[in-house]
Amino acid sequence: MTEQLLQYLAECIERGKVNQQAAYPPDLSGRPGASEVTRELLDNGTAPNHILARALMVGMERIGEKFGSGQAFIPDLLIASKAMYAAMDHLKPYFESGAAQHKGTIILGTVAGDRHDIGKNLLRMVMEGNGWKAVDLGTNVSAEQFLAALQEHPDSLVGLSALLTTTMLNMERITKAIKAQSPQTQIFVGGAPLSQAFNDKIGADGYFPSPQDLVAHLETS
Ligand code: B12
Repeated sequence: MTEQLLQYLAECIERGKVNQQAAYPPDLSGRPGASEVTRELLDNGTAPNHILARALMVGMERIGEKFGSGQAFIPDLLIASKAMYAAMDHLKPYFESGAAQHKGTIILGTVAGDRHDIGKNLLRMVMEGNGWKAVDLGTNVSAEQFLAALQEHPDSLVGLSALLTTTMLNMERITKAIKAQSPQTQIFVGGAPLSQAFNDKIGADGYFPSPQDLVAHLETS
């Protein structure tokens, strides 16, 4: 049953079925959408991380692949994002629930030229849920904006997100600008096209495929 719901939730994300009321896509009219199915899975005791990895990310990957091969277009990505956010609204309280202690501050943002914010927002939720204060600079963030935030919060970590191969170059520029001014600041990077090799090349302090992996690293270092 859980497996079927996860599969259906991945379909809701991929095809942009936001909630039961949503008329789109027409063949799913009247059926539950991403919002209701996520709620049901949580109420059945399915772990939020499991829902994220086994359904939400799967749906986003699939629509991304279709887009990459010309079978889907920008409006399809936008409606999939809307469904993703409808699901994330239910996960948010679970990710944020542990925010009692203050372990430090992380300045985070999606780098200049890049408007993808879903991964960055997940990073914020998970960090806050694990006791970190997040200073979220949003998307399309320049090196100057990161440096200004660091002046205000000098002992912070920095988390950079990039989803485009083109904006990975800006991630390199931003990392170098921060390290030039503040060599001791730890910079962590993430986003679908990244790798540890890229992290090493640009002189950042760690690539993590998910925010949970970054948290695990910080707990042990
Ligand atoms: C949704 C989406 C969009 C939406 C974004 C909506 C939004 N509010 O974010 C819209 C429609 C706006 C969009 C626009 C574009 N997109 Co787009 N998009 C996607 C899609 C389908 C999903 C991205 C996503 O949200 N995934 C879900 C989240 C949760 O995953 P994530 O961001 O990777 O984050 C996870 C991890 O990476 C990690 N993480 C992320 N950041 C960080 C940071 C740190 C520090 C850590 C530790 C972890 C971490 O944590 C998250 C959870 O595990 C991807 C396909 C894909 N597979 O990624 C294409 C994709 C990224 N887009 C692509 C393209 C080409 C574009 C456009 C250029 C299209 C165009 N012609 O205009 C524009 C660019 C606009 C811009 N300037 O940014 C390409 C990029 C190709 C490339 N090689 O660069 C992709 C790969 C699609 C494809 N297959 O071609 N897009």
